[in-house]
Amino acid sequence: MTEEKKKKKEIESKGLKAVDPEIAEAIQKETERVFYHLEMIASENFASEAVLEAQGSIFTNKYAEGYPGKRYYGGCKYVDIAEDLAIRRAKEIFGAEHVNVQPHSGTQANVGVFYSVLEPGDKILGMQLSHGGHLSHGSQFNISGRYFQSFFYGVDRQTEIVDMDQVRSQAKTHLPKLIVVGASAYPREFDWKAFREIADECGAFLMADIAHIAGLIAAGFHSSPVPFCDFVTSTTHKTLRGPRGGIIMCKKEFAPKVDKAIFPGTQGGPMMHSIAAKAVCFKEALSEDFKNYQGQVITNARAIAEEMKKGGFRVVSGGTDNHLVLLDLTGKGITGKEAEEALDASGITVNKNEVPFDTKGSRVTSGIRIGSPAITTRGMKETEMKYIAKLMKEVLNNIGDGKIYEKVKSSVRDLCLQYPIYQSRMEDYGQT
Ligand code: DSN
Repeated sequence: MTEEKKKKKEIESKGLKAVDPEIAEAIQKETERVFYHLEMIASENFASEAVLEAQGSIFTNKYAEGYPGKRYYGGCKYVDIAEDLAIRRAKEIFGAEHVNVQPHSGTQANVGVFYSVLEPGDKILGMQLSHGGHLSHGSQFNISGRYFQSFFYGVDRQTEIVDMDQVRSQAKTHLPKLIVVGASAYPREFDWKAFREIADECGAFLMADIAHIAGLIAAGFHSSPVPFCDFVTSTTHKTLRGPRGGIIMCKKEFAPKVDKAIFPGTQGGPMMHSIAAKAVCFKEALSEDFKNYQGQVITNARAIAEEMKKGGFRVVSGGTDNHLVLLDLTGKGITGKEAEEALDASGITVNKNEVPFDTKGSRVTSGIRIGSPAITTRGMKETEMKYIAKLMKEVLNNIGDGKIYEKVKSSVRDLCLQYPIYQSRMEDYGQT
């Protein structure tokens, strides 16, 4: 090798630590944090090393505006392979007629659908944020509530299950052009068929946002909205366990509109590294292991719900059909904010969350949302769920007691060591 080539190689191979030690350190600390903590945010998961490798690949450099075979840039031969594979695999998993894998996020996917069939000022009907809905389903704080007239449905006060009579009456009163079904903090299954009937009664398009439950649907543990909806959107990083990003599925007749709405409508260059990582995630989702994993996600969430109930904690809707448990802490005299902070200090990461008919507002809240996807990825099962619930109860019954927090934190650390995650990265850091 010539001196010149050697120098060039040295410059090119300079790793992150050499180029930017501050960022390298932040990443190392985050790796350690997830290794030693119980990550129980319902919308989070741990992507595989294969997904991370694709996400960190040189595809990040490539501009590829347009779609496979119809790009506005040269040199797209290899990124086309990635996007074609992602589309083909997503279609196979969900049985969708058309898939767009370019949305940068779940909200971008939703905006793409809105832009494809709505005009500013049109009416949409979605699930109320405080009852478990999502910001991008019509909230006044989001473009969906600013550019469209939004109306809401919620859950029944007694059952805490979606009130289909209210959905119907809201739909018939306001005649929305689009009905959105989906949620961020709803532990039960949606009745897609009933939503379809209501949409047909009022002549609305129907869109399902399955961001939280996509993995459960992919594995067949949750009914699929694909046969009933005109549009189905999702993220790829929650139960689906892929890279951060979004997708849109739709009936064939809407394909040209949806594709145009994403590019050039609301996005520019697609993130080809993310699309490649989505393809990897979809390949993983077609495996038997993935199916077993998703079944365990639900079993684990149910085990947590039961244990919390035994300890006198109120579980919203009485249980769960999916990957999350919503606890109402009102009866315990603590707020969601206090609970989140206390658990955080004890090595358990959850988020404060409004419960239906909450009076405390989104910054304080009366509840917490607990998720099983990430701890299930670590290989934990029912026995560990019971133990984790016991630790959570210990903290929540002793708010403000720093000694308890320290004791629980040490138990969490021991448990995490038995179920390592990103072990080889930790070893590279000289840890464990
Ligand atoms: N913010 C996500 C969640 O935590 O549910 C949804 O986009």
